[in-house]
Amino acid sequence: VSELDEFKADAARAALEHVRSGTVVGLGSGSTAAFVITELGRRLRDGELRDVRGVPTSSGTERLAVAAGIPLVALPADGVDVAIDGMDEVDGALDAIKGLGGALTREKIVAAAARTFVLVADHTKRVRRLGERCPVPVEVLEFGLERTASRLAALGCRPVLRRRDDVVYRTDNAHVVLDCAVGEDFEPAVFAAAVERLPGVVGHGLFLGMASVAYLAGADGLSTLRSSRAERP
Ligand code: A5P
Repeated sequence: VSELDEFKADAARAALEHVRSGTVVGLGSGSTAAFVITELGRRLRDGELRDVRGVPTSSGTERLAVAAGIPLVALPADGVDVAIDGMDEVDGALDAIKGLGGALTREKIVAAAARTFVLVADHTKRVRRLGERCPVPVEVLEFGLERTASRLAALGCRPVLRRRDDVVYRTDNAHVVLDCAVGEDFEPAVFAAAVERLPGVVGHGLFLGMASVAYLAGADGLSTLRSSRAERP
């Protein structure tokens, strides 16, 4: 087990304190969310929690949750009590970039449906400025791809079609992803609003004003970042 894995597990345990028996939980995607799923499965098996149902945000998470023995449900109309997910970058205001794992659109649907959205990560994900290290992933329809990429580039980013092992990457929704590298003058809210107006865009990885709390674990222990925003009723 690497040191980073221990940090991820620490953050996962802290986040699970938000989960109560009898609730519906959004299950995020990625290697940190995997620790949440494994530990939630253990708590259910050991009787520390009862009657918790999960809403998976990707096919990978669905497989892990089934293996961990977590009962799954479709996203209920009235949302979920809490969603727990990893991120690729988070700033001091709890704004985040997600989606290097490709699950951004389902993750955002579930996060937006959560009364409490909790972020978990090791300390390396903390940044001063969003876009510092990661591109902003944008899931788009393959139809009109070149046009959509050129409209994104006109917003001041450098879109690159995501490939894995030389093959064009496809999301669980069968769309493609443009990873948009941004510069120092990046303004997340302005960019997000402009991207949302582009036809052909399915979703983007900027999660602005969504998280209530973030647990970041490192060698010095766990740091908890809280947002001043109220939790959704
Ligand atoms: C998946 O689409 C992403 O949003 C993940 O939440 C993100 O990539 C974090 O993954 P790790 O926990 O593996 O770093």
